[in-house]
Amino acid sequence: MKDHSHQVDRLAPESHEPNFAPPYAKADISLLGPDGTTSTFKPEHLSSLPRSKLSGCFIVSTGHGTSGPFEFEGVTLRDLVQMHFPKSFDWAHLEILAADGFGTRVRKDEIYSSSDVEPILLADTIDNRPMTRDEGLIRLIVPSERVDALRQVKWISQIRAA
Ligand SMILES: Nc1nc2c(c(=O)[nH]1)N[C@H]1C(S)=C(S)[C@@H](COP(=O)(O)O)O[C@H]1N2
Ligand SMILES: [Mo]
Repeated sequence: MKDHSHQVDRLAPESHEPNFAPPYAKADISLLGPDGTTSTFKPEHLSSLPRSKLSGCFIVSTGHGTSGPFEFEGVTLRDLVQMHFPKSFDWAHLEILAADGFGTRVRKDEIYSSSDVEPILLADTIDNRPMTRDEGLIRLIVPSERVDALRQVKWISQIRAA
C-alpha cells in the first residue's frame, strides 16, 4: 500500500501537467556543489565542452503527444560533472531544476552506469539546430525514461549536487 502520510516528492512526481513555456527568459545555468559553491554559465558554454549525440529519441508528451524520433546533442551529465566538480566532492545525486520549478533527481550511479550510446544528456540542439524556447532551450534527456516525459526537464536553470 502506498504511504501518503509523507510529503510528495517534488522531484519525482507520478504525473504532471506540462508547462509549454517557462515563466521567464533567463537561460543561465547555475551549478551548485555539495559544499555550497556556485558557478553560473551561459548556455553557449555547453558548446565548449565534449559533445555527445543521442539519436532515435521520442518525447512521450502528455500535452503534445508522442513526437520523434529526434537527434539530440549536448553534454552528458557525466562529462559536465567531471569537468566542473573536483574529485574530492562527495555527492549522491544531482537535482536538475527548471525555471518553472519542475525538475528531476538523477542518482550518481545512473549517471555513471548510463552507457555511451544512451547517456543522460544536457541537450541544447535538436536535429542539428538549437532548441527553441518552446522546445526547452536546454533540456535534460533521460533515455531510460519512456513514460509521460516526467524526467525530460525543459528550461534547466540549476543543477545541484547533494
Ligand atoms: N521545465 C519543465 N519541464 C518539463 C515539464 C514542465 O512542466 N516543466 N513537463 C514535463 C512533462 S510532464 C512533459 S509531458 C513534457 C512535455 O514536453 P513537450 O512540451 O516537449 O511536449 O515536458 C516535461 N518537462
Ligand atoms: Mo508528461
